[in-house]
Amino acid sequence: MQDFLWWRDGIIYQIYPRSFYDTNGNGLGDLAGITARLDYLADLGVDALWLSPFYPTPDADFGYDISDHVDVDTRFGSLADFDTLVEASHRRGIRIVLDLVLNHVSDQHPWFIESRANQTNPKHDWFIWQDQIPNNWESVFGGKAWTYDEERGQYYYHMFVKEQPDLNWRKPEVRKAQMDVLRFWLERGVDGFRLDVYNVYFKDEKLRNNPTKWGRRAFERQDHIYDIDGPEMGSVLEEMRSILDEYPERYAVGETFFATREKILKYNGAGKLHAAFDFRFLWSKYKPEKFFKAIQNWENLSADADIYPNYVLSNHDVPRPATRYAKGEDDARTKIIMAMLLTMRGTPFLYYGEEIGMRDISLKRSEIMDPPGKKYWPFNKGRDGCRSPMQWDSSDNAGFSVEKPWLPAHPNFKERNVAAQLDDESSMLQFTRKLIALRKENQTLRRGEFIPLKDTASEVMAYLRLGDDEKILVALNFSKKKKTLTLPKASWSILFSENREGDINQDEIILFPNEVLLLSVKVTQKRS
Ligand code: TEU
Repeated sequence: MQDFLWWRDGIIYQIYPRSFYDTNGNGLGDLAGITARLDYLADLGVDALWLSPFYPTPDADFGYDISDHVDVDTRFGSLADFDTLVEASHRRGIRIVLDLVLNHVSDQHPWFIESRANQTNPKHDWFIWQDQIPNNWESVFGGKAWTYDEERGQYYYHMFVKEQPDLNWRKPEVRKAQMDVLRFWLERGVDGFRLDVYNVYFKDEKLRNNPTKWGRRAFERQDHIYDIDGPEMGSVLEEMRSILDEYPERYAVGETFFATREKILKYNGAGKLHAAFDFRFLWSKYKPEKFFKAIQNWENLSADADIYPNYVLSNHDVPRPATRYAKGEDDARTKIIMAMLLTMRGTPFLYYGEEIGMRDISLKRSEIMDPPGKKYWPFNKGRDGCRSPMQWDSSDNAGFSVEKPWLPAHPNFKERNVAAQLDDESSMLQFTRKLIALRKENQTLRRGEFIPLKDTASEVMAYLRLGDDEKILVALNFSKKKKTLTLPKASWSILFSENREGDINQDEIILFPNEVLLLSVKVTQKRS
């Protein structure tokens, strides 16, 4: 494959390790479980795995509260298991991206235990301590962002739950310790990082009050101008980038908290992060014009920021796309948006189970684990729904574990699982595999210019991908009715279809309900 750069031309697959595959029978997925499923992932055609945290954690925020950044929680395995996973992945051409949570640590992290002990210890200022609550700052998951610590006799700041104290990034020793975390994993062969809420590392030095505004929850009733986006972040990103650049083809993608155009421009591009997420696409309604708007915006913004765009429909914090868009167990709509994701000019991110159209589980109040769900149920049921066990087959617990899993498998697992879908040519999984394979062999799909076709009915999404010697037309009928699509004049041949064959010689075609159709034509020069 010509000029294939893994994070730009490949597909990145996010794994929530505790829910992927359990090999040691503790009801939690583990690193050996990922290694055991690498052949499945290689067959699916993914190029990199982004692993959500597997570090030691007391689970106040299910791994995003870390008590040691440079080890593996014994429930998930060991560093030796990690090395095996890296080696076995690399052997299959699959890269490894780690989730780096550097803004905060667990309150059980030795740094915090030392810092809270008294006001004079060597790490006394590694966190943000105050005698009194200094301002109106709120925590994301509910309640004040300042909690009183009896042992130390002071308040500490936490953007998330109180078990996740924020580090004082202004302290050079903290900064150095965190850069050493990067180096530790790079030396172990890691290919890249996803930076968790990186733009909240620096808070206002004077700890000023945020201005207030209208919003539903207390956190949303503030303009977050003082608790996030401190100006010092730029130099941290530059330092991280220079460390990454000491190694070949390394990569960092940032989860920008409250992303805006200005922030994307500020934190990404040459000398800073390689990529950013833009969640407008993820939050789009099931309407072509809404998706177009999100895509157009991201196309323009990523060009201005000089980064390659990526597209995400799903992650461990949001309801799954099948839950948001599909009707019941029907995969028609799920296929439409999967086809869109895999034919974009931008790196597609997949979240485990998306390829088989997994739906969110629903839990009773007493079963909820996630902190925001516990706090805000029933208005916000938390994020457990999208974190249920991967559905491998129809055996007990969806083949995920021989033990009762930490969250129940979705009741649809007897029908909706990997094994069943591998045997069914018309399944969501086969559909996804075919489109991934097509994308990988087709440079125009990966890199070609994206040109929306405007003259189409509002329920049909149609766009061109324009390469050096090929033009591809993608037609997605969002409607459950037949729709007519006017084609640009050319002798189109079918590049991908589940139900058509042959060439298309007319200027107009009737799309079947919820049809996905890719046509292609060779061109001698661009824009011919
Ligand atoms: O998420 C930050 C973030 O934006 C979310 O907390 C978001 O506000 C929430 O999911 C909406 O329900 C990152 C991680 O992705 C998330 O899992 C962690 O809980 C959080 O940081 C703290 O590390």
